[in-house]
Amino acid sequence: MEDKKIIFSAVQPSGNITLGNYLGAIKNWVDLQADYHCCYSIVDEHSLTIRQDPVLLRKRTLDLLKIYIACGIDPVENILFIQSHVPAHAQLAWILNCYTYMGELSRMTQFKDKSQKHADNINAGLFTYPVLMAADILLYGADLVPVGKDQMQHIEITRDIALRFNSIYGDVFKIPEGFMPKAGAKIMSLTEPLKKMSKSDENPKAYISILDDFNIIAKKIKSAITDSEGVIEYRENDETKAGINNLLTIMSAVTGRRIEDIASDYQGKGYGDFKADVAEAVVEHIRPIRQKYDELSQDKAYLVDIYTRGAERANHIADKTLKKVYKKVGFIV
Ligand code: ATP
Ligand code: LTN
Repeated sequence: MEDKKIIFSAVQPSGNITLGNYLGAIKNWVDLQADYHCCYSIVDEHSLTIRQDPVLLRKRTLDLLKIYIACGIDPVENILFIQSHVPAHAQLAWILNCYTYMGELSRMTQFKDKSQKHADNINAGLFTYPVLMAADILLYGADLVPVGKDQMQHIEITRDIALRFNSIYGDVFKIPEGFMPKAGAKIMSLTEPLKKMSKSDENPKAYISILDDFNIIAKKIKSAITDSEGVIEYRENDETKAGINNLLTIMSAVTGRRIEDIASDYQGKGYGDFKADVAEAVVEHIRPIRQKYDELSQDKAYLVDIYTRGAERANHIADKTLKKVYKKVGFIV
């Protein structure tokens, strides 16, 4: 792993992957894989911070692996693995917990949002979630972490923890950078376009799942909340345009065209036409992914092989970093 730089990123198997997850993260991973050594994980340990049904968690973990591959991530060139198969993540997280302050964790907006949403289960894992994420990233010496906008605060705290550790023990961790896509870093909910699209939204109309039936995807887009002005124009800071801004962003991300060019095609046209075209563009973009996904669903042995090999390779790298950290802090190794 000397020549190319290293990427680490991950998604939680906590629900059906949304168009937001895909455009904000996974699509970018696909685009970056040629130029980097990439480690892409399915972070099942992170998803336990919210109560999960065990049967469903197992299913979603495999579904997510299929989605990674179906989206175009090469499972041979890159390391695809399941977080709980690599014990070093939890082991390093413990150590890093001792170098992270309660004050900085309590400023995390994801913690504040999730503890409001799940007021009956504000567990310690939810609070220290960013520390496990820091361990994920630092174990692999990642240079770059491609994520959606909502995760940038967690990349910042990862950098802070790594710098703090390095300032005590020398040059142990590489300091990673976050990386966001140009279009799609924050896809908004279809029903409340001032909120981000989230796979754990209790209203399924708010999000598009990559695994939704194509008719349902079209229906959801056609009934997306917009405004009554009837003008298809992107206005960044105009909250009343949040719905239209979002649909323009989605269209731009799936077609690769500039937002202004798309908007100018629709001058004088109505929202109905525009939404129908967005729906078609999204469905056409997802169609080959779904086809590949369905093929992969027929071959469980192949998936087991991929995650087994992924775990071997990930363990090899992660154990080396962990050993270095153990030595530095004074453990007998
Ligand atoms: P949950 O609802 O369970 O919190 P989530 O849908 O927010 O989940 P995560 O697993 O937390 O998804 O995120 C996976 C990746 O997708 C991260 O890189 C995150 O930044 C990105 N992402 C999540 N939601 C969006 C969104 N609406 N727009 C763009 N990127 C997103
Ligand atoms: N917290 C991330 C998932 C995640 C992650 C990571 C992303 C866990 N560990 C390491 C990038 C790098 C989220 O999407 N909610």
